[in-house]
Amino acid sequence: FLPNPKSVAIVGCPFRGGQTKSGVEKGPMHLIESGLPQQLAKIGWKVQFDGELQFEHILAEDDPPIGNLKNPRSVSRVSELVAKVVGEHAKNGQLPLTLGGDHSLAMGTISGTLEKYPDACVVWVDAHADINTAETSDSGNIHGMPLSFLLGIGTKLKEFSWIKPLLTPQRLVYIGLRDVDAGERRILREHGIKAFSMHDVDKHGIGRVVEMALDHVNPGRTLPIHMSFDVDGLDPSVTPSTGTPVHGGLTLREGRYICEAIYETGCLVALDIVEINPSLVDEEAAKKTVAVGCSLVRSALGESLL
Ligand code: 4U7
Ligand code: MN
Ligand code: MN
Ligand code: MN
Repeated sequence: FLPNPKSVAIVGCPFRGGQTKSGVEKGPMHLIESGLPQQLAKIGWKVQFDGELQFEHILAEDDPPIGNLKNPRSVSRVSELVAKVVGEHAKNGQLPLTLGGDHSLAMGTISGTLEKYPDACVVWVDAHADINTAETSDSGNIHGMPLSFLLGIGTKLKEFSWIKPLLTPQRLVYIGLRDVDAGERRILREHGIKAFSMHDVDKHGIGRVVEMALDHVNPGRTLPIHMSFDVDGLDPSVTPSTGTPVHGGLTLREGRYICEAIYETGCLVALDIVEINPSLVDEEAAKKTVAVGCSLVRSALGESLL
């Protein structure tokens, strides 16, 4: 599925409405300014980047909570636009690389991928399961809920009626989980969704975990893969500048290994890197987190396997 010639379209998404900390909207520009487009060109990719998406005109002016959901209209409109842009790049034969921004954007990116590749599977790397529904979420932050919307779990809201719940539970797999809410555990169990936690990584090693994860969602390595990588999947010592850090995460090598192994399948069709917040901790931490973000993207696009 990898485009030939290798062609990537960078979709910069300066959006923070899925959570409450400011600064995550600056993630994409930091990745760009630290040289990500040039780095990808250097490893043989044709890179298209036409500047960040502009969301101002679609952010809902008046966006009171619906139930406990915060900024619901803004999240919905932004994701709908992202879905269109990602879908168009995919249809053009480009690999959409979405730079977040918070993880609510994945409602858009995965919808866009499924538009072109209805049988795509999703590899979700994260400390969190991001599968709360409006009913189970304590925080009301939609970056903790994108997968429930994509799977069509929970109460449907007319504000999100553009989402086609095309993802199925058996096409989703997690790596890196270690902070899963009680309601999320119930959803994972009820829907039989496969998850490899940090416990599994410690027990089996990352090589075996990625192999088992792919055997589950993509047994013949024939289906397109969308990887959605939340940098908080890595340990906070590696990616400190993120909004919801959780100790005991993946090492840098484990994170890069996941990316390399996904690239090696030849099935990667779309990639998200989200939740880098350069405003948190300090400048040194931000630089480090951004550099790690770039290295993950390079690994997923084949840097180590030339
Ligand atoms: B992220 C949380 F309660 N589960 O729903 C929630 F722990 O995209 C965190 O993975 C969500 O960073 C984290 O608010 C969302 C919380
Ligand atoms: Mn997370
Ligand atoms: Mn996440
Ligand atoms: Mn987070």
